[in-house]
Amino acid sequence: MKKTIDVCLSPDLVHLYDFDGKVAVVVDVLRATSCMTTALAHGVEGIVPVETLEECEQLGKEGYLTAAERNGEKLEGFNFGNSPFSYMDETLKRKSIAVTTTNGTRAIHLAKVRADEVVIGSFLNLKAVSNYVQNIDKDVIVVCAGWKGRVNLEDSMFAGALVAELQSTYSLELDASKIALSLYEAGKHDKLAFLSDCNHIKRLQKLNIQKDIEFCLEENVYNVVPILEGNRLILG
Ligand code: 3SL
Repeated sequence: MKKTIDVCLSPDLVHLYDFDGKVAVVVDVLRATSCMTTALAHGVEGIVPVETLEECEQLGKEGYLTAAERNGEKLEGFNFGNSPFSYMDETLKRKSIAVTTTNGTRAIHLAKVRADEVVIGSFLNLKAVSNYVQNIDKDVIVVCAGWKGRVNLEDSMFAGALVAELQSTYSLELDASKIALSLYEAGKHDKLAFLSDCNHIKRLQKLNIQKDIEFCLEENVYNVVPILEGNRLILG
């Protein structure tokens, strides 16, 4: 029987999906899962995604480096915000980082308590994620982080990119997979232009981080797959 790929367009919809025995690919293109992929690709040993600032602070006291973002901005008192460029740093090799973000880390937690396995996806490691899931005998659900429960364009588009990769060998059960695929097909030749009007890009542009946006939309920069092992993301 063919494996299936489904898409959960918002974390607030996870209760509608049956994750039993499945692999969840969690995506927050701008920028949480792009940062996680970048950090691990550049030699960070492990990332502990946490939901609250308090948990992140506590891990900081226990010796972790810390990263905290809310509404796009780095918070005072933490080592990093949420820019992939902060993680392209030799001195972070073999370090562990506790991370909390507005939507991405929440989506990871919602997937973690439901799915058999959690994998981190982004455009930066699209092909690597596609190869990884094809090599395991599990159905796939892409969990889009969205924005505060709302559907967003960039994560839906990544879901479509993964559907495009897998569609010849997986069956697309639900309309959400087809919606995501149509979005990707419509915008894949110039993602930046296609997404130029989307809510989060406008939000981030106010913070002057155009280069983060452009980088996070690049495909297949890294051949790595972050996977969740216990509470830590490590390279799979
Ligand atoms: O919401 C999140 O998890 C973040 O990725 C948002 S931001 O890109 O850092 O603004």
